[in-house]
Amino acid sequence: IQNKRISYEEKKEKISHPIGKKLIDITLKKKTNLIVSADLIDTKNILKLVNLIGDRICGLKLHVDIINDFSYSFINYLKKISEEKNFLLLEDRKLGDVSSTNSLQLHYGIHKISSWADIVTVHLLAGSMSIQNLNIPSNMGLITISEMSSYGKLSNDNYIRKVLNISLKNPEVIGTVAQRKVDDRLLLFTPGIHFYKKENNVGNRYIHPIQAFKEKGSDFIIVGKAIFLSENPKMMAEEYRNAGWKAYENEL
Ligand code: 5FU
Repeated sequence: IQNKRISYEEKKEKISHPIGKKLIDITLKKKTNLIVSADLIDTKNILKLVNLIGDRICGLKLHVDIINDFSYSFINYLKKISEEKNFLLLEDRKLGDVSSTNSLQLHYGIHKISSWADIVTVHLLAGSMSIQNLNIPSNMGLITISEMSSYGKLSNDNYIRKVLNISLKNPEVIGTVAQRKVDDRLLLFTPGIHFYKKENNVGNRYIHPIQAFKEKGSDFIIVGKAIFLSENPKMMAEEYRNAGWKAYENEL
């Protein structure tokens, strides 16, 4: 029987960026490819969630600009938990401007993303140069958005191919968001994950973790509302973690 995908160990050999390697190390150590998206607007609720699920995730994804009471004591505390429980912090900022503006948005303002995030997401609508000269720390990585999970996304095959090519050529890019298999030298992140929902009423589409690994060649599943809105986020996180891990192992 032929292997259908390469293992995390093999993938780690192909990834040169330290934060990409670190993410894979965490995944192997904790046996989890689950990234939880904590789309909550109060720090208290984010920290409560993190304390419940921290052991089960390899990454915590934030939209830091939705937080009402953002502060550096929150960030410092989150950073501390992320080190204790061993997961990375992803800021889903989806930068999309020219390089000089992207750079300002990364380093300045209230959130000073580059001072704490391990990984930041970027759109490449402005072209390959928009993610050059960002002056990010060497231990911070970028995830490009090639193809979103949403219904009616505007990206076509040509656009997606171009984003993937730029992603491969830029050493600061560790991976991408796409709804299809990509080159083994990129980590593939899959949002839009739910056990039974197919879409929500605001245009996001969902697939089961099994589909993510089997059909899309995913490396990491990103789960938001299915976990943080549930009655028992701890139990749900464990269920998505198990489903993601089993789905990965089944493809080997
Ligand atoms: F790049 C993408 C994408 O293509 N789809 C997404 O849904 C990012 N997302 C994010 O993942 C979105 O902004 C949410 O933060 C999260 C999905 O949350 P959900 O509650 O699981 O739908």
